[in-house]
Amino acid sequence: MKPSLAHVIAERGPIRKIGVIGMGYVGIPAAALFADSPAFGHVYGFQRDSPSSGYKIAMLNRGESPLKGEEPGLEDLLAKVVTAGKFSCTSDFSKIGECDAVTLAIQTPFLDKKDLLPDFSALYEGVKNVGHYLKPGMLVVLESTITPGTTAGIAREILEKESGLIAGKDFALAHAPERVMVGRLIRNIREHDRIVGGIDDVSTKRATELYSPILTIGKVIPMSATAAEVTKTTENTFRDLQIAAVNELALYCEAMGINFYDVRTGVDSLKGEGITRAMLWPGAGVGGHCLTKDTFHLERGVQVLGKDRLDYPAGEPSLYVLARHINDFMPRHMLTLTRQGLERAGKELKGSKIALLGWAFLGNSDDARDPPSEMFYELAREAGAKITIHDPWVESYPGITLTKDQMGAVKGADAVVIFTGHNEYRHLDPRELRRVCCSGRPVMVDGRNVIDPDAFISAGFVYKGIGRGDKNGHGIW
Ligand code: SAJ
Repeated sequence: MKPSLAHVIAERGPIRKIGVIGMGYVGIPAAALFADSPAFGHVYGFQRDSPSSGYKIAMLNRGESPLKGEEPGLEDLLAKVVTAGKFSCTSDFSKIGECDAVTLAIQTPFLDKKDLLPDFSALYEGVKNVGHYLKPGMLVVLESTITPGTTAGIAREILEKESGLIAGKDFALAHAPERVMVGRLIRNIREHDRIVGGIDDVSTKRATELYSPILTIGKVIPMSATAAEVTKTTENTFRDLQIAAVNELALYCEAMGINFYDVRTGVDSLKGEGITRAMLWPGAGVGGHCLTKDTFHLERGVQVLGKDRLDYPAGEPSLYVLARHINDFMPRHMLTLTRQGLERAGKELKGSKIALLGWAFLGNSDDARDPPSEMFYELAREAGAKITIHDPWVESYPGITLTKDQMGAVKGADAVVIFTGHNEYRHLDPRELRRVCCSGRPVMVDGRNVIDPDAFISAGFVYKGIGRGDKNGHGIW
């Protein structure tokens, strides 16, 4: 009689050696935290030695973080675990065979969002690599955000085909989605509850053994692998929906000539038993690797897993996809505000010099994945404007030139357009900017509500702001 998975795992004993595949915003802090835990012996960070990211291997083995933005605690932790010899980064994937548990934190973008076609090529390559070195009693955990049904479906098939072993019999398999945000990676992993979804209870139990030691405030929330996949895609879809709701309201407030922030304060004041008000913040758009795609993972999941059972109003679009469209519209709206501002200054987009402040999708970070500023940049260029891009954190980005010289960027600008909520834009001095901008009447378009409209209007700017219907038609003297 073949021993049960629980027996095989008991034979193997407690998790001592861990492998983390994917040295990025998710994998690096997770590997450092596993390595820092006395519960575990050694952690391998697996990174392909590719031209674009092979440099990370040497940096990490020196105890340095390749992530540039502010990441409190990460540098010190990395230095500590490397010095202690508990963490090493390698491109030698054969070392997977030495591990008791392997996690995969690999990007899962979409090839075609309209047809709901994800690009799982990098993930499948990673899973295949694990399958190739898989041994009985090992635990495999997918941390990437994936289409519901992936763990118990294709991931399982690839692992079984590559290894000749059976999931749930010879090895454990689970989904434990990451819930990190740049700028607070270490804290999020330690303090957020961890959704842990095994393909069976033994897998859930083994994965709980992996994550419990690195949680401080957070606790493990066990469920099935598919429920865990739906939980993760849902939490980002709902956040995107909440943002779309305030973006739509902001557009309404502009049209009605009122201040969105007065309305928000008012609505937010209704407190009390059972009353929740999660009004988020409108802005120049939604970027990043998560909210821009996880809705489509959820949509694909219900298509694949629930195709014949879904009861939904005929002909009606998905509320979640509509929300995506509203949020993707905001960079286009920023262009409209810029055009309207220039017209008030007696100019047009064609031939105008625009200083675009902020390329990162999130304030005070270097993360420029799917930045909303990119759509604005393309549209403004098509309209014949000349754009200079400033960002204090983002080093480089394919196809564009970035500058860290803020005053150089706004020099002679006809319009200054704020796309990211970096702290330094909160301290822009309207008089100093007025001095270096164009000779005529410059335009200020605030896409993140970081500047004081009155200060810029009295300094002689034409002001436009998301949700500021009360100011967007201000007097010009
Ligand atoms: N944004 C707004 N208004 C808001 C909040 C955000 O316009 O009120 C914009 C931001 O400017 C940014 C985008 O949305 O362009 C995404 O911002 P975010 O704060 O959601 O940052 P992410 O995408 O890095 O983090 C999200 C988080 N998900 C949830 O809070 C449900 C994080 O917890 C996840 O770990 C992360 O996605 C992920 O990796 O999935």
